[in-house]
Amino acid sequence: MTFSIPFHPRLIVLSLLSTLLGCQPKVEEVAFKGPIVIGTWNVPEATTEAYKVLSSGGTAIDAVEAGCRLEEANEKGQSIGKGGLPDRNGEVTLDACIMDSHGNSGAVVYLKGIVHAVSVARKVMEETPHVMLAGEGAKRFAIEQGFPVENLLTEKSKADWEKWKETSLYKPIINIENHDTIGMLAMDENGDLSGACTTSGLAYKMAGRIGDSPIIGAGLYVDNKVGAATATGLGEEIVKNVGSFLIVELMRQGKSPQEACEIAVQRIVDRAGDKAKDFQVGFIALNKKGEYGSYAIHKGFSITKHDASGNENIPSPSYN
Ligand code: SD4
Repeated sequence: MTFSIPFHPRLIVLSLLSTLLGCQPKVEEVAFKGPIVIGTWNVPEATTEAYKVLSSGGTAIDAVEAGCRLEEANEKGQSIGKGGLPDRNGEVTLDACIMDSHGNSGAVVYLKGIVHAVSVARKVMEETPHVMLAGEGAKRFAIEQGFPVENLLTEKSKADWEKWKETSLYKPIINIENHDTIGMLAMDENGDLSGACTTSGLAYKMAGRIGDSPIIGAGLYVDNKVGAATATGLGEEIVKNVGSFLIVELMRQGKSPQEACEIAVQRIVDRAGDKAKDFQVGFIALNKKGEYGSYAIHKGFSITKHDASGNENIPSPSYN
């Protein structure tokens, strides 16, 4: 980036004076490295899909929606959308939210029978005066908007649920088998940021339970002046900490995405104490310079990044 300074004798005097006094103003140059998308866990197809949008000049909001949609439609992934693991009554219920570079947001909670929760969340943001729709109302709105109704419980997820019912043991599992969420953050060609987060929630949760993923500030937060963050893991702990908002605020105060994620995890560990042994939380963050970071309580978390250098799954550093 070049700065053209008008030639003016007074400026030269000022510049000489400030140099002599050792207070030369620093101009921080933000070298734009090009579009980038990051996602929670190992999601190469979803991030590649999002990057396709970015590399063809599309917006960050279109990119994160496209990436999340791909994963929602993937029946084999038992994490989100179709094929997601159900609650303890055998019902698949979806939570999602989305946030654009203007600070707008939309969310759906406890949505049944609609695969693309992230797109319904976007419709809430763009087509209603509200931020969040729940349950029956969310479903009715989705149908009005033309979304098809489908059975989200696949044979495989049904069989797994039936097996789970034999013991009905409910305990949050710390490793990656229990990851039920995709959080995605993108920066487009204009340097604008957006994010989305979509999930079928914790497997075998109580009916009606909502986690962090559709809660703006907890599961996702975007401030186009500063950066963006999203979360995965035990939503109850992320909500109590307003994790994603905290990370963006820490970046606003000058922390790097990596430092901010580490502080947010530390906050959770400090409060939970010994209990943190038994649950996982992971954060990812992206700032305005295109720098990113991630941190989790336990090993096993990873971040997928796609930028001009390609797609890469990077194991996340962790507290334990
Ligand atoms: C939730 N945070 O509903 C989600 C679950 C999750 O990996 O991220 N699992 O609490």
